[in-house]
Amino acid sequence: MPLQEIDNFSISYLQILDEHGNLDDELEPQLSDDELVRVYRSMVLAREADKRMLMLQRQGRIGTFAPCTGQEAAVCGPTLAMTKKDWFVCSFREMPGRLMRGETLLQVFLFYNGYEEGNTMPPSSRTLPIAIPVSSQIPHAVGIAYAMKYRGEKDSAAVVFFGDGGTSQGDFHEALNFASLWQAPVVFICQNNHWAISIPRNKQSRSKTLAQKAIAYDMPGIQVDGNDVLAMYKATREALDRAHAGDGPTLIEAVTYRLSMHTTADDPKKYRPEEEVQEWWKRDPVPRFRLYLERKNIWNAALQEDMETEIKSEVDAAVKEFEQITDFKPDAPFDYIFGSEHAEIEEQRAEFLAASEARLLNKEAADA
Ligand SMILES: Cc1ncc(C[n+]2csc(CCOP(=O)(O)OP(=O)(O)O)c2C)c(N)n1
Ligand SMILES: [Mg+2]
Repeated sequence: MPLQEIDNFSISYLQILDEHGNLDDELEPQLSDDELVRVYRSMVLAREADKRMLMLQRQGRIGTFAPCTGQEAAVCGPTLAMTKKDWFVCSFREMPGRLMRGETLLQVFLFYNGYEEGNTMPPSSRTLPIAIPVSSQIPHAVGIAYAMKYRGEKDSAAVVFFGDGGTSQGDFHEALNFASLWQAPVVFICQNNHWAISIPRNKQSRSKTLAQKAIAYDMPGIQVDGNDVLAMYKATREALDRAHAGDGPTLIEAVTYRLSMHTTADDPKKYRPEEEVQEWWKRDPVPRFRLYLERKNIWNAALQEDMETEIKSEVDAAVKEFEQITDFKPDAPFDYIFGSEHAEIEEQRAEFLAASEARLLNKEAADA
């Protein structure tokens, strides 16, 4: 018997605005000037916040955090495409999107200083807390999406972010399998920033693209220029339209780059060639989008200057407010382990508070 072709597959790459500012007019999404400026401001704010947080961390004024510099478009484009009825499910490098969803800089600073107060969003915001265990958030998103479908909630989907390294976790594959099986309204966004701490993308998987992993689960998969905010918006918009219409999940691979370190506890110079980083600075998503706005005559140097001044004072004010707060609840994390009170947790809370008190007394005695 001759072999019969059962099916054939291909993966497309989407780019609308290239690194030189060239635009594909036919693919350009129809966004209002307000939306364009909003997304640009979010990218610039995140870049400035990252810069300031790095300085604060080096001065011992905040704890470890994972910078997002270079990846602003890969997060802000999708977030712009979402509505309040969609769920934002992220890992630890999506601060630009969290800010767009209504989180404040004060909360960001609190979170990265270890205060649980920075990890709370009103339930109505449909924004999940930051997930640190790699890929653990992906099954959560599928569960939420399936619940939305089960409840018959229309126009509601989950958008979940994870890294290239995250695709090596079992959670990723299990989540995609169930999302496909249940036709759950979920958009998987893999931020392929080329590194998982010190493991480069080519040591993570032999697959030519990460988008093609969608094929195994029979869902649309697309590779997108993750430094092109217009392309990221459009790909997510289309995936959300499918999800909202009951047509199931999509996998988007955002090809981007982590221009900074993995976290402030990491020194990438030890494992990453500087020339590679310099090549990617040429594809920086922020100036590329600014050029687009200028060519559309909705942006100029004066507006840029005003915005930069405004953002700097916004960041200054948040730092000031953060450093003035001293009244924290050290046992706050115990409040969130279960949805209701639990005897064992209460025992642990009491033990923790007693130990904290003893440490404080010892310190006071030593200082005296
Ligand atoms: C389950 C689990 N294993 C290991 C770690 C330690 N860890 C934190 S981030 C990371 C790499 C993640 O790489 P990637 O998914 O590409 O995301 P990126 O950091 O590049 O955004 C690892 C191994 C963890 N947080 N969780
Ligand atoms: Mg990565």
